[in-house]
Amino acid sequence: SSSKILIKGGTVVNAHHQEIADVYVEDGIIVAVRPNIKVGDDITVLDATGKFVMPGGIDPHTHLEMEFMGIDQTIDDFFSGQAAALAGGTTMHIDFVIPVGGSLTAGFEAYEKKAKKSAMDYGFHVAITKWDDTVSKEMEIMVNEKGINSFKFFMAYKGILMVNDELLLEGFKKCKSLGALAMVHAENGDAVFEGQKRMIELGITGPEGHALSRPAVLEGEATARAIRLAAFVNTPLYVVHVMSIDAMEEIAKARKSGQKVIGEPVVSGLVLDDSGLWDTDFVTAAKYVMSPPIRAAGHDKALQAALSRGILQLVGTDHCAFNSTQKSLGIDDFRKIPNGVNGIEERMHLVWDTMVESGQISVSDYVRITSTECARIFNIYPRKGAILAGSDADIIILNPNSSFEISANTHHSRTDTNIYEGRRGKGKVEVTIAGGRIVWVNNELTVTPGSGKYVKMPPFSYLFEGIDKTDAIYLSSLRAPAKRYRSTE
Ligand code: DUC
Ligand code: ZN
Ligand code: ZN
Ligand code: ZN
Repeated sequence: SSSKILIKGGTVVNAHHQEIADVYVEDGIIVAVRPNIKVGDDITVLDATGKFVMPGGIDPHTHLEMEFMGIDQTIDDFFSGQAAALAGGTTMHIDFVIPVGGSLTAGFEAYEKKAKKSAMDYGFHVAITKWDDTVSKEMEIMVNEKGINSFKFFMAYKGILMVNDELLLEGFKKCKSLGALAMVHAENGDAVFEGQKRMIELGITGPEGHALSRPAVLEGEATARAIRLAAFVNTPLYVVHVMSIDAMEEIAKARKSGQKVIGEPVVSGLVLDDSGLWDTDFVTAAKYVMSPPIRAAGHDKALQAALSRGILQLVGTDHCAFNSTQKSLGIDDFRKIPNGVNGIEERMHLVWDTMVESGQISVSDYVRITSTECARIFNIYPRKGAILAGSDADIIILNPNSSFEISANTHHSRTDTNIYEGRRGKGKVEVTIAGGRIVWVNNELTVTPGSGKYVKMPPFSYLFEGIDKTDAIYLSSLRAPAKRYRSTE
């Protein structure tokens, strides 16, 4: 039966090691990884000679079926978004629960329901959009009962999602006490608001106004601020969608000083520049609108270099797809263009072509930045992110001599455009196995709603190792004269 699969003769690649070996899968789990595995007849055999056998991609950053900016729902729901992912070699994603009326519990339940039709494994981060005792208690429930180990704070989207510094501090402290990872969308939302008003006053209402209104300096400022507040609280920090040199350099500096900061570039920021936003056709330009914006040429190459040198650690997509009709909500005013781009289906191919095929990183590094590091950060390694006996059978076979071509005509996302339209490159995901099911082979997708599982993520990942339980203020208070400040008399 197809619950038993033997992958023969490929180069098996993990983040730490590669070797030519067979991989034997039974009932959704990798049972053995070694040369010359002998098995019986009732088994599906896949020949991987001359190809790479790697852990399926894990996308740490997606927005499927999200209500956002006046749109009921992004165009990809949990099923269509995951179908697209699987066709592109991604076998797990971590989506963001958006609270309902500020309630984390209500938000979590809503996302649980949406995700019932899942065709691949998934996890959740939870966004924090307001602060009170209820939210604080709900964070405990999320971590202790619901399998959440990360919370996201939006420093932009004034009036919708944005939090202030006071909330950031409260939230970071709570994350630290729970062993949960604090994540930030780092842009100065007040300044963005101001920049947008200025653009409109200047008569710039088209998609290019989006990029012009929120320059890289505002991403650098918020990244630096979040990093310093995390240092003050003494807790690890994860910066999502690092789009600029400005933000990347802040992360580099903090990491050099020993602070636990993770930087996640996204594919659009790595392989595109902002030129598309100046296209005179509204829909063509609007498809590139995301936040933070895709930057001018130069930022892309710098982010690639930072990724290859370990300054940035893993690649996401921020997949948040809208179709042309939804994008057209902002035809007269760029502030109303729903923010978001596609990428969940393209990430594995574009990172291979841009980083490995170009010679910037090794195949093992590719596995690390597309899968293993995400599994380690969110504490699900080696169940995920590895081709090891005992790991989940989330596996891809990539042919380095074959090529891919991207088009809205052939992609699996429901959106009618693709920001990578026409792009070709070397390296093709020929087979995707998710949870032991062969879902993508011979360019054919076979996906079943309900076959994906929710993956609970435990707190206190490796990022918390060596981090003192107390905050920086308490640590420095220990150096004060004990008599004056801590006398019991
Ligand atoms: N940026 C986007 O472009 N879309 C979703 C949310 C975000 O921060
Ligand atoms: Zn080995
Ligand atoms: Zn964001
Ligand atoms: Zn996002």
